[in-house]
Amino acid sequence: MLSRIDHIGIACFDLDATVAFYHDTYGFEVFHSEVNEEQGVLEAMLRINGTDDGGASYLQLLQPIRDDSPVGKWMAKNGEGVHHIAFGTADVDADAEAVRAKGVRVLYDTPRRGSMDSRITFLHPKDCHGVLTELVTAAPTPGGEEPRSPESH
Ligand code: CMX
Ligand code: CO
Repeated sequence: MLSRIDHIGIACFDLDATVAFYHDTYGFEVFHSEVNEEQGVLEAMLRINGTDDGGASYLQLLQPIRDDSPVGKWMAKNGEGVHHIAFGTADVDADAEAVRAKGVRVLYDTPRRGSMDSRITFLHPKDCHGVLTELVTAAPTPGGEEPRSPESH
């Protein structure tokens, strides 16, 4: 079941400057940052709030590390801005299959590694009224449901 907004993915030219904007304007802090080579991004997760199911909601700030990456290609056309939305679920495999069965193109046969060792897949924006949509299951933590901890990295 898709039970929450996990994150909004925001493409930016300069991660440090964008992190500074979100900090100085709203007070948001970086919860986690990493390079995801496979996805071609340098990213920072800003934790906005916890949710009832033990998960959390983030802004995912994304700076492309390659022009031919999904974010790099998108920015060449659109500049900075909202790139995708991500719904959180306890079972990304089951939810991706359920969506696929409804005729929506799921981009990966098997979910791949996302931020903080989450498991992610994407739905084609052309099948989702123009919105690139990600499904994500957070990495399990010992003794807990979904919450992720920056200490694990
Ligand atoms: N939102 C809405 N529409 C988008 C889009 C986006 N983010 N990205 C591409 N599109 C649209 C394009 O505008 C284009 O539409 P038109 O044909 O009308 O011009 C169409 O989709 C095809 O786009 P493209 O530029 O030719 O790009 P590709 O088909 O090569 O790739 C996609 C599109 C969705 C398959 C690719 O971006 C992808 O695989 N995305 C998933 C991975 C990803 O985005 N990773 C970065 C985030 C990582 C993370 O969240 O952790
Ligand atoms: Co994302």
